[in-house]
Amino acid sequence: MQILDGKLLSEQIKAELAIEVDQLKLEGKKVPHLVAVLVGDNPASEVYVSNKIRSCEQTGFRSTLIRRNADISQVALLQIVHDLNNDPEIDGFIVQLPLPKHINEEKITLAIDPKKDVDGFHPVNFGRMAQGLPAFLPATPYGILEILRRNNIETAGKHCVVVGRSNIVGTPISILLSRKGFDCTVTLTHSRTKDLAGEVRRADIIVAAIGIPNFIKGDWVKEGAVVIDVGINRIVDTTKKSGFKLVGDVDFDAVAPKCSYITPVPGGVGAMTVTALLMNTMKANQKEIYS
Ligand code: BQF
Repeated sequence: MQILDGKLLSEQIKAELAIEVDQLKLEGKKVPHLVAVLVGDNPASEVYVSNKIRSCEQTGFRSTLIRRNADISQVALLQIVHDLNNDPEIDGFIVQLPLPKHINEEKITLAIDPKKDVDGFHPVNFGRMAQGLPAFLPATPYGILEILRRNNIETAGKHCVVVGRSNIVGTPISILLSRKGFDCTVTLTHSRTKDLAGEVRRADIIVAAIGIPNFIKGDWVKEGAVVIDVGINRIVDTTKKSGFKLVGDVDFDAVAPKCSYITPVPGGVGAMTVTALLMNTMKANQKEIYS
């Protein structure tokens, strides 16, 4: 069994991005500029946004954090999005999810200019992705594809079972892995799937993105399978000073001995999610997706 070290791969890719940034500076060009909008004080969102800002600093990207209280109105947030869309100094921006309940996330996402949508959540980017056109890919699926590609993991003709059908992970990774170049045969499973364990047992590649701690059991995994664990679940751990630890959607201790490759939590897909956001921001700066 080999651990797919998402943190190490992230550091490698960030080093490559830093070289590109240095080159842009030498040419007197603008460095990539990412803006993050953070509404409210969700503790997990705080961590995620600070990870993104810190990664920008590591790579020489410019970054700006716009913080607003949880009671900001939807109109005011839409105005911020509008201003970011029209600011030529900004290559890309994200509005950190989840948003407070009185704000319609779909409406905010629709207001983002697809050219600056480095999270790849706008339906225009989703539709382009699904049609195989140049698009900003959602960061988690993009990170997973890079993990597979950069570790030379064969995907063509493999049976991939995706567990979870969210708009930002399960659904897009199913589409992407079935596309030309990856050429998987994909089964998309979810909470209403009959005999989920039976489906997962047939998988050469498992993508677990259901959001339930330790959901995928040892006896669900075929010998030699590749296991990609997308889960970032906080569970109580009184031995930690934070009071919690992170666990994935995969029962790591039971599954790891059976598989050929596995991503750890933490330090697996999550780290690559942040780096994929930076890769998208570089593409926005380079006008690679939308000329
Ligand atoms: C790690 C996210 C659910 C909902 C909204 C590194 C991150 C997480 C874990 C991170 C995530 C998850 C992010 C690790 C960003 C990934 O070492 O395991 C980095 O910062 N993520 C997000 O912005 O929004 C989310 C998960």
